[in-house]
Amino acid sequence: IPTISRHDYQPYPYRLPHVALEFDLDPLQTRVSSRLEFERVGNVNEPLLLNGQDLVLESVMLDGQTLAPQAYRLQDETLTLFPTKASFTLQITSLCKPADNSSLMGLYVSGDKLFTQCEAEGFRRITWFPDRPDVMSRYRVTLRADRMHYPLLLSNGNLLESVDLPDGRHQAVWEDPHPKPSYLFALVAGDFACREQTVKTHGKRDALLQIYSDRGSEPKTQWALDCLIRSLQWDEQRFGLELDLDRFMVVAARDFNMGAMENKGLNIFNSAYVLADKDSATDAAYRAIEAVIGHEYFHNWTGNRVTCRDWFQLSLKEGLTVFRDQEFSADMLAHDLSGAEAASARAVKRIDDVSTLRIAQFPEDAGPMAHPIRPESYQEIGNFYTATVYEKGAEVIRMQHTILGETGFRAGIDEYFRRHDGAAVTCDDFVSAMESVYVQRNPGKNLDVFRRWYSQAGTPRVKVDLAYDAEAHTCSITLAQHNEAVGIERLQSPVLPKPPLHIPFALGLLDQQGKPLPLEHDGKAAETVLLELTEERQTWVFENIAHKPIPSLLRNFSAPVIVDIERQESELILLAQHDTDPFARWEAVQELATRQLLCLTRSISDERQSDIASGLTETWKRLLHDPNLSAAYKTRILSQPTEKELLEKTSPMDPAAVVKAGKHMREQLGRALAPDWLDIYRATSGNDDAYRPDPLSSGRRSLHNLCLHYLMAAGHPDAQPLAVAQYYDATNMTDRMGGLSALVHFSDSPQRQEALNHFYEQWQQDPLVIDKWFALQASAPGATVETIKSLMLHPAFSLRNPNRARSLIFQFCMNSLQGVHTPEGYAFWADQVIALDQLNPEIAARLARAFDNWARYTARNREAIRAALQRIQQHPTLSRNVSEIVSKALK
Ligand code: B3K
Ligand code: ZN
Repeated sequence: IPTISRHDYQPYPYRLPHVALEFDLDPLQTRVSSRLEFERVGNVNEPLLLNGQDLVLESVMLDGQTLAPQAYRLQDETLTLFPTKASFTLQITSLCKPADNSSLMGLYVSGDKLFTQCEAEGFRRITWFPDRPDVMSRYRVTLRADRMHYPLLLSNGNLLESVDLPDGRHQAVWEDPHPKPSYLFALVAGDFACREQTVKTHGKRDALLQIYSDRGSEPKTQWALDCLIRSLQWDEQRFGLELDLDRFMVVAARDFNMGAMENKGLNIFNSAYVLADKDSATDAAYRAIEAVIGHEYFHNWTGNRVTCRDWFQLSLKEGLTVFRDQEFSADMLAHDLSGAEAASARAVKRIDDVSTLRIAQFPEDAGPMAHPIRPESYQEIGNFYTATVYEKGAEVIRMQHTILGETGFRAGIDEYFRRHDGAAVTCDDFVSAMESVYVQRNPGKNLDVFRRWYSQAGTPRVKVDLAYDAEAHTCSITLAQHNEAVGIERLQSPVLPKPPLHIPFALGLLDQQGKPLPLEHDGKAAETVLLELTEERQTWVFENIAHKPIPSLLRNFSAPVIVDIERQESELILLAQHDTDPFARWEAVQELATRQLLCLTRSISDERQSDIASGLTETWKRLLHDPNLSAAYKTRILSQPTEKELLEKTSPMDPAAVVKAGKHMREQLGRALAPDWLDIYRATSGNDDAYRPDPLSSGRRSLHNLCLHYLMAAGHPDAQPLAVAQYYDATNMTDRMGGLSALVHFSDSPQRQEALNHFYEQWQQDPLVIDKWFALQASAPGATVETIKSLMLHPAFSLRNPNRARSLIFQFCMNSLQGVHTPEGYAFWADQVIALDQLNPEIAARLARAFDNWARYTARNREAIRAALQRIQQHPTLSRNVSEIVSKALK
């Protein structure tokens, strides 16, 4: 399998301004005829290379003349021609088989409909084409299909014509006025319900917004449409970016590999990110829909108008667009609020995003797949839609926002579009646009050191030292960064030292009573200062500090780093009560809990008894009753660090001990604060007849459910009856799921199975709800391989549907630490990777990454995982996707 390197990029030697495609759609065999108008830009006699995969080539015509097979070179996945003229037209006809396409890349069948997915390299499964993002063309697309089975025929852009044909077929012609790369092409055919609304854009143009879904599900698309409208408004207000289309369509698909896809004017979505009503979707699902609708819509500018020159630049569009969707969600949470309340509402989103980063990206950055946000090489680009490219990529954009400030960042974005609108560019082009603003405001400085974030993998560690001079009343803060070799860097000898990064480090100081101290920095006085660490070690001195202060570090998580500092528990307790930065305050509580959990983990490994410290319980109790904290924020601050975060901090990693420690702490906190949980549980039970997924009431529901979980964990006598009542009496899915998950996670009484059976009976017609039913059972603490195997025999289970596979197999393999970290668990995992790989390599490769960090586990786990990995590797028909993952893991 060849490795593609970033440095080998060569521009395509031809331009392709116009593309015309004709589709004779049929699930068994679809004929695609293309007409491609090429213009040479490279040297005379440069061969013309086209990509194709799983296609049957019928004919090739050059300027109207059919070519004999000896006039071109047809290989497995390439078609090479040898044109002699400076401009010419190629017409190619080929066949593909949508119904046989279980990879869900290219043109495929889902239920009774046809969909496409082209990013990154799926277009080559549709027709022979220069399938690379730097070739941008205007598309005219003719779709023909059986009228009864496929009454609706959609593609990008504007509908030019729709006519009936003989033999019960019909035809639609679409034209997209915007040049685009092939990965943004889409078509959809089938019978759909549609919800639509026309809105006025900022520039007073009418835009038709449409949400298409399965017939019968139209009552569930109002929220998605509302989110889309809010996305349009937000992008106009915050970034000055207006929709450039007359028509913007979102189509829901049951079978979809990821969340959604930003095809120009025709977004295709996993139905999980479109459909919601109060009876079937949780508050979390509503928020996720908002984020994904926003994300794909924002791609229309950051991704589509300005796209990537090559796939190494993926973070150019993904990091930036994730940053934009995070800000959109935060602004929606803080809507109508101001001051400290707005800050705390935004912090809830920040906490959730940082947790995701720590659970998914930090481990990736420390394992065999570690890569910079702009990777240097890949075997299969489908494997690089990673937490690093997306989530760390967003952090790298956020740091530029932090360094430049909101107005500076906005000026940088404006400059980026001024320079590159309509082009396929690089990450470096983005930083250069930002830098043009930075140098104006910071004469003599530049972003050279900052650029290293794009080429350096690994999570930096920043060590903080505080020295107080009681006589001079000064406090010096020293920051020292350490960038360790990760992934393949470790295998190089000698291991090269890595240069320092440009790290914006937000800091505050509190006095011994917890009051914020005003700090002088860069000629300004503020409660929070931004220290820009650009060298290995730097010291800053703050004056007029009367007593030794307590530092509040990395406020709002100003950089994706790990902070090392030695400090007393009493300092953390003070921060937990007083820090005015809501993120750092949450962090202090997490740190308290983490210390406790690690201590429990060690005592469990040594088979000792251990109790949790009273300082922690007291802190939690005070937070639980703090009238100034929102319910949503309380839910975050009173949630234990996840098993996965904790696992990363044990060495060697010991999943069994981590699970026991978490359980022990939950029980103890549940018991110690039982009357408090019960009080708050009662106080947070609202009348949800008038359900709305707004931040306030969903915050209340999340705290309500958290209380129930602690009561269940404590085995409180009232807990189970409350859970049962909450489950059966619920008037929305959030409360119902809260009740059911309390039973499924903490009970083995007959009521548990009764509720599960009742749930299935009630919801069996709704696939998204049944996904939740599988997921809940797969992630329950007692789930074993036997549980999962018997659920796989359930008539509702299918490995072919990615949502279903994720809800059962992935949930178990990735989130049921107790069940999967056993010899049978690992064997089951390997079997499923192999089985999935025969159907859908992209999905299989994700599952294959479940134990990336196997080498850091305790010896027993380590050897069993290695054996399972080797068994996968020896399978005779592995995809490029899985093969790349497994071979890197075993290096
Ligand atoms: N751009 C798509 C990702 C598709 C990749 C699949 N191999 C989704 C998104 O980030 O918006
Ligand atoms: Zn994206």
